[in-house]
Amino acid sequence: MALLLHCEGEEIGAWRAAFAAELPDLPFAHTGEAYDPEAITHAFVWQPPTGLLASLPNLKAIHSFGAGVEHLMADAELPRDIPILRLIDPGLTAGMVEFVAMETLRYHRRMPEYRELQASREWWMLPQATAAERRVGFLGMGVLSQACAEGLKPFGFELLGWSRSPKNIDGVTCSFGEDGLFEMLEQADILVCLLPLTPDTRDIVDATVLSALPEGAALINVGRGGLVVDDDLIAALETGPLAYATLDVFREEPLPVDHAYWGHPGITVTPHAAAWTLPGSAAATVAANIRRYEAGGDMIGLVDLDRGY
Ligand code: NDP
Ligand code: OXD
Repeated sequence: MALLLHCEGEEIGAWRAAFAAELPDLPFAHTGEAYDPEAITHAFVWQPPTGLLASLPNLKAIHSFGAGVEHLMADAELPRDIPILRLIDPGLTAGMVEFVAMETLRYHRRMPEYRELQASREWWMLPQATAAERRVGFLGMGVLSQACAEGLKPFGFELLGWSRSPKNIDGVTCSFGEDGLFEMLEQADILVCLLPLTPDTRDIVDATVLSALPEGAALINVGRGGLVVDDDLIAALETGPLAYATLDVFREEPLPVDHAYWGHPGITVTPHAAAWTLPGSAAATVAANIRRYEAGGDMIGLVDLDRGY
């Protein structure tokens, strides 16, 4: 039995130490060193190369290094007969709540406009809506959106959420399906996109969706770049109704240096940095799932391969 980590750019020492503390009896390996494929029973991976997972004959479970799993679905040789777990982790969730709260408050308190006034040395107090007058809508109402909504509640925002299946969440007006989508969009002064990237959601944020938003709306896309049609987003910023967008995720990452997003005055770009998978938190989360598996229990975050998330 052994755990294999694959995630380029990660500091392996921190992960080795974190897993050693959690699972001292489970040997740890990573793809940058020699390992015995037959010994690997659990893989903890981000963007594994095609065929890596299929090359592990005794694999019992695939643990995604992130909440999103489209990086696994992209593997044409993905073993489909063993459980795949997406990451549901307090550290990752806390990071997302901070980021979404920060950007929501920044738009709510009109900080981009104050920056513009500062640039031209103008002293103007802009009319300020109360949080109760500001409607924050979530595309996707899963683990991360629910945590973000909870984090925004104390400010008093009106909260709206849209998902695939119907939901009943205290303090959030929930909708689902196509009619529900437009009902929600029409009210979302700030739209937070936290959908997974699947065949059903790719390109979902297009001209039709953007044009349904109220005039002056802001978009925060922390889901995936492939959810948004780039040209439609830029058009909606140029001609309305969109005023601002915070984009953390992109079709191509790193975002190419000549991409129009970089220099657009209405766009804030962050480098897929909204929420981090941290050794101190995520190793415990993955270890808990491995223990559940070994005890014959149900693991948390099981991916439905047909739905793609
Ligand atoms: P969940 O699986 O918990 O939630 C996904 C939500 O999207 C659910 O509410 C689901 O509906 C909804 N959904 C999925 N497909 C559709 C559809 N076709 N129509 C309507 N709603 C749909 O995921 P998480 O909240 O944990 O994560 C969401 C995404 O956030 C990840 O997949 C990842 O892409 C992104 N992410 C980005 C990070 C970053 O740093 N930028 C960090 C972490 C995650 P239902 O509830 O009915 O199933
Ligand atoms: C994730 C991410 O999916 O970091 O967790 O994007």
